[in-house]
Amino acid sequence: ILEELKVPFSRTSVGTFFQDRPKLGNQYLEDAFLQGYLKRHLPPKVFEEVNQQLERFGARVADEIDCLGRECELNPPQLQQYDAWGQRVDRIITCPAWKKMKEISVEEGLIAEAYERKYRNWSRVYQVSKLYLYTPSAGLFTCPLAMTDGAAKVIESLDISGPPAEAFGHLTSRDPKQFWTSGQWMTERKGGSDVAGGTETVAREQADGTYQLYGFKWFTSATDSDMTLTLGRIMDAQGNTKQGTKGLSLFCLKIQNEGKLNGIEVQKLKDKLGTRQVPTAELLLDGAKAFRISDEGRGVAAIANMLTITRIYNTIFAVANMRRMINLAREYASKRFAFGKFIKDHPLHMQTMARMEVQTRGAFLLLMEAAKLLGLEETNMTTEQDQHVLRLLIPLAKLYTGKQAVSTISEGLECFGGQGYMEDTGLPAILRDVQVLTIWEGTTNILSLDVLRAVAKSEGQVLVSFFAAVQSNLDSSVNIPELASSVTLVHAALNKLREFTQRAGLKGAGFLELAARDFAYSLARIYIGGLLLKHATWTKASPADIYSAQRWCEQDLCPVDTANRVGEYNAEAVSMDTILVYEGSPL
Ligand code: UCC
Ligand code: FAD
Repeated sequence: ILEELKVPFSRTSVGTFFQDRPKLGNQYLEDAFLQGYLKRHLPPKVFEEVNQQLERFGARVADEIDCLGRECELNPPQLQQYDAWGQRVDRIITCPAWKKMKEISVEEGLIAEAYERKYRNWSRVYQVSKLYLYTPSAGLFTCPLAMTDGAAKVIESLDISGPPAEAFGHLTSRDPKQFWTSGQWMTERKGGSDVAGGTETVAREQADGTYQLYGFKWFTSATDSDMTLTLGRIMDAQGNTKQGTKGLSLFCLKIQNEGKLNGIEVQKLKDKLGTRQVPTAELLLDGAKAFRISDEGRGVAAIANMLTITRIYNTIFAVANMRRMINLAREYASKRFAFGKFIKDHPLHMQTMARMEVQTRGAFLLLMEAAKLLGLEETNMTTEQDQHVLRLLIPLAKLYTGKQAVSTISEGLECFGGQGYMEDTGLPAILRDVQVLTIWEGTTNILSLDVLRAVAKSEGQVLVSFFAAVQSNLDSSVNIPELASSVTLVHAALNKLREFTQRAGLKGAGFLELAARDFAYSLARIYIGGLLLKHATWTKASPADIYSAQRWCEQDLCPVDTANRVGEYNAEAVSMDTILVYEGSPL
């Protein structure tokens, strides 16, 4: 009877309305900004090929890879410590989808592209574009890929021979049977930021010139990898080691030898907020056989090349997930109905999404600028200015986009209302995963201090290059009437920044250290402003390209000036900060 009366929610019916899920289309075809960037920069013949490849790959990501990524999330790795007979085996069990990701990475040449250099200086831009499409669907497999690429970069840069040099061929292989992934073990219990103060691992040289490593690595991601790079202190015959950064050397080791762990015990797998797809372990090194690949005491300087690459991958992950969240949210906004219209037709909702879009476009151009400069460097085509800017952009891109990703993706979840909070939509995992981006590969503060390191090491030349690079981006925008007031805003910020750096130079290291984070944010915002303006001058720029440049430039582009004027960097502020934070604490 109820059915006949069409009474909703009766026992025989669960209601008639079901919200359509947001659908994932070809993320290359849906990304006008990525296509525009490539068209603007790549030589036409290269663009033609790359365009076809990315269209094909975009379809593969949506049709095949995305559901594998979800499987990785739902089937996290497990550690089997003992076999049925009580033998210690320390086996890390990963799901079939994770293994399939490794195959796909090789088939697609996700690492190889960068080292074959088929498109010469544009090879990195192509590789990064591909990784950008892949990353949000890859179930975090870009984590081992980042370290693999980083290890290849380190080995390529060192003058070494023997097994570690041979590893390069495996890391960059297109043959699934030959391909290796690498880890990056730097963090120990005492510290991950202060690696020099925290590394207790010792290395004992053997008669054949190899070393045995003894130590405890506190975070080791993708521990199912084939090899790793790690740091340790060489112990002399009397058992002495040198402390500090000058005591650290870089080693390369295989994780297994003939099916058995190489003097390694897996203590446990970490229980993490996100990145649950990746096995991250605590490892005891108990005589692991290793090859020294840096000069003695040059470990940190040698692994810096790996940090450069992994920090770029961090940026890819940040920007790609911002893009993914917006693309899903805009899809949803055209299907979800509230207060008599689709939510995309509510101006306040569109304003919210437009703000996310501006952040994402800015972050994207910063990423691509780093990729472009890296490609130039790897083909010996950089000017001195390019080299300086690249050195500066690596920490800036990593620290700035990591923070943008957390806030943009958090806002993105809200765009789905309550569904954004539901685990089985897959959306919350994105927020959990991006939260790590501000922590691993150097926290925001540590990278802000790295910016100061880069400036100090170049005796300020890095900043001179920064100012010149921004200025040249502005020069091309100055004659376009719609952009004139935005150019003025960036100019004004640039002037404030210049004044700040001149005054800061007189005030000493303590002052600069306090200003480091705001300084880094100022550099990032101003540089992005210049990039967006330059992009908006392109003859094929769309109204959206112009509008996003204008919107970007309206924010506080030079927070270091604002905070300085408010007096946040003086000695009084330091003691007041402590009083404020510890009020009421027994400490
Ligand atoms: O967290 C990890 C995650 C693994 C997963 C990877 C995922 C990737 C993303 C994928 C997305 C899905 S692995 C652990 C990461 N750990 C860190 O990032 C460490 C953070 N701490 C720092 O960055 C510190 O600033 C340190 C450790 C670099 C500071 O070390 P020192 O020894 O105190 O630093 P010094 O003495 O200033 O520098 C020693 C040398 C110097 O060279 P020389 O002697 O020639 O002057 C520095 O210029 O190293 C050089 N150096 C650098 N060079 C230091 N940092 C850099 C740099 N960034 N670039 C170039
Ligand atoms: P700490 O160094 O103790 O920092 C604590 C806080 O103090 C931070 O906010 C930091 O910014 C601040 N701080 C420290 N020094 C300063 C300073 N001088 N000025 C201002 N602020 C400061 N490491 C690896 O080596 N390999 C891996 O594969 C790996 N995988 C990881 C996976 C995950 C999921 C996570 C979460 C971490 C992983 N790490 C890995 C470790 C990671 O690199 C470190 O956690 C990170 O570098 C921070 O080090 P820490 O944990 O010792 O924090």
